[in-house]
Amino acid sequence: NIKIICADITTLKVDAIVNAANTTLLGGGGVDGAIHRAAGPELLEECRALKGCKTGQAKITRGYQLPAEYVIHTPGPIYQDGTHGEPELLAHCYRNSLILARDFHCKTIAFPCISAGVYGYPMQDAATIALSTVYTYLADTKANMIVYHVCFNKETEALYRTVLANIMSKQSDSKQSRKC
Ligand code: AR6
Repeated sequence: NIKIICADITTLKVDAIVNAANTTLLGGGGVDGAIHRAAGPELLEECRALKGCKTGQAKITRGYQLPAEYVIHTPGPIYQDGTHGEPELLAHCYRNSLILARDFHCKTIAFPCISAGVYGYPMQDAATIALSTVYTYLADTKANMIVYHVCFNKETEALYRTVLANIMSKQSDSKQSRKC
């Protein structure tokens, strides 16, 4: 139920898209700017009423003019050197977004690569956290949800595919050794 695609997340007709927001929830550049532009001014109005969001937490709004029904806003960590709780906070972004999506009965959800743009998270590390957190959540909860990882270019897409293949092969190795 994990799909890796190369697309502009604002064009996807899914139940929820995730916004790599900042803690004010009042918009910005990158994917955040693109989502606000495509959704229209009502999104900012609803975001204003939310009074911000802590790093690693998630809040939901409607999608307005977007094809997606909902937007889940989650501020990722600003990358310093990886020893300031960034991996845990980034994993929380994915997990809390999935929990919120489940609470709103979403069956399809699309993530950008949170923190890997303006916030400077190294792409390979960000992709590993993204994919392993989603993989573990789906396996543990047996959630009936399709999760799209939306890459903005072909290089990122290729990297995501390699990382996912590594995660899957580690899983099957550990299943094999449990059998032995
Ligand atoms: N569709 C899919 N992915 C996209 C799109 C798009 N339309 N546009 C950019 N990306 P970033 P961050 C990719 O910088 O690092 C904002 O100002 C992009 O190539 O959007 O979490 C907020 O307000 C990159 O791989 O988010 C915050 O202040 C990924 O999305 C800050 O930036 C995330 O890049 C958040 O920074």
